[in-house]
Amino acid sequence: MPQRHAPQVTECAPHVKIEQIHSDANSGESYLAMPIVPVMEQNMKTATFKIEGMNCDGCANTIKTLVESEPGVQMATVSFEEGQARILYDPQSTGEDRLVAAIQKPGFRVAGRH
Ligand SMILES: [Cu+2]
Repeated sequence: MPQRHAPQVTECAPHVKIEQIHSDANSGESYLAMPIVPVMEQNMKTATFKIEGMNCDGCANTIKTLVESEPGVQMATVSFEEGQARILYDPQSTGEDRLVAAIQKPGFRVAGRH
């Protein structure tokens, strides 16, 4: 498993403060304190998005953290080098449009879906 990076801001844009996003989404509660809800894998879907606006691995980590905080998302893999995100999600809890919105909120752009 990749290490879970602490939220950090580097000089490259468009970075966002993860804590801020989470307090918006979860009424101020720390997501780190939230229990991980076990999800059955049987009905999971995978979405692959082409993402523009990433400038470094930090951007990829930002997106990963963001997307994994969305309800219904089990796992996200984001590659800066490939400019791509793969997201395993429960289609009954969320949908591609919600995932795209979460990625684009801090200023990244979803340029394509597979
Ligand atoms: Cu970056």
